[in-house]
Amino acid sequence: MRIDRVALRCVNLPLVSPFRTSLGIEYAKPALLVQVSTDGADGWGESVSGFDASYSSEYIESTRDVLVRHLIPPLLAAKDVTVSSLGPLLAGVKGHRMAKAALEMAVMDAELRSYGMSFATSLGAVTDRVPSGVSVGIMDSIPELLDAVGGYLAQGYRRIKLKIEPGWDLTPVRAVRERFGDDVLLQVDANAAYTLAGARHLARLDDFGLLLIEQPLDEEDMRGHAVLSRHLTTPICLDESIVSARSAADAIAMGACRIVNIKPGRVGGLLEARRIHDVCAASGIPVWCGGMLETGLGRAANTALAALPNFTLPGDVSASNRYFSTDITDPFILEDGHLRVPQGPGLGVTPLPDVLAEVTTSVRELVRTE
Ligand code: SMG
Ligand code: MG
Repeated sequence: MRIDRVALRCVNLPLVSPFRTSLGIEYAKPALLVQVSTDGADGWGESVSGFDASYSSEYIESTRDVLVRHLIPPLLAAKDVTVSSLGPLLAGVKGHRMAKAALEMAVMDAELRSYGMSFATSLGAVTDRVPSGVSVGIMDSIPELLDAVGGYLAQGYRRIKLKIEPGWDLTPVRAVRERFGDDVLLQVDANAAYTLAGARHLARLDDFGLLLIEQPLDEEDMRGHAVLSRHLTTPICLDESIVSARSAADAIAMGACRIVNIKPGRVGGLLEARRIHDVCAASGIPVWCGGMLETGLGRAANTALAALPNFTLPGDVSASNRYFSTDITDPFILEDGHLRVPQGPGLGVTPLPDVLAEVTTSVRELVRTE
């Protein structure tokens, strides 16, 4: 494929309700979209970098900057670009995985559309629908939390994840168990809010039959997670710490986790996400697909990934209306607690021009010169 033009589009979507985690509160979802125009089909990508650098060191402006200065120019200069050639082409740029993932997604969409193949088929999906979990933010009160969880269960969500932080952990988990019973698949996510000093406190979560505790400690504290896991019966799942297949292999070898959350954006793209899936499968480690409040574009890619065989736990692949009253694509809808995996060429979804125009805050275009 020859890439003739890349458009970087910032969008901002209002959230149906504020989303609070141990990292802060979000009222809206900003996203950087990448549109590549080629001599064949066009393709769309979405970066999961946020407004600030609280979840990872990357943020929207850093993503846009590295794309403009370092990642897009080699693509516009290359005679022929395929999704498989991106790794070597971009290997000279360290890190910036969210930026690389967005570009890979757009190139992959263009390439797959040109031969009429879906992301699901290309990645190796084994199912056409995936069970849907939902991530529930930190609330101002327990009654508010129980209302929210009750609403999601009534809609059919297959698994509940509670965001926790020091001061909001045992009490909300106990309240949800008491109200909704032991059969609800329940897990918690700390976004690195604890230290090893909290090990004894976190061990009290063992009483509640949780599926897992996600990223309790700092992203770089692999050893700490290995130590903590010896104090808990609840399995530790890593999110922020796993940035590549190599870090997944290391974490597993050290005993730092028994489950892995895979987000394509965090690990540099869908191809690396699949390598992590494979490493985990070979080690008997179940995986599930994380979420970054993606628009319908990123959600389509996540849903395809979540259809791979070792994604044995419900992911944070919720319906579009969990976050947005209007998505930029046709919305993903909860059907019997599942989302349908798109089967059309490429992502199988495209932005709706009217909605896209309404939520766009800026567009920057880079074009091929020769
Ligand atoms: O897309 O449903 C979603 C969000 C799920 O909780 C979610 N994501 O750490 O797993 C996580 C968080 C990160 C988003 S807050 C910055
Ligand atoms: Mg997480």
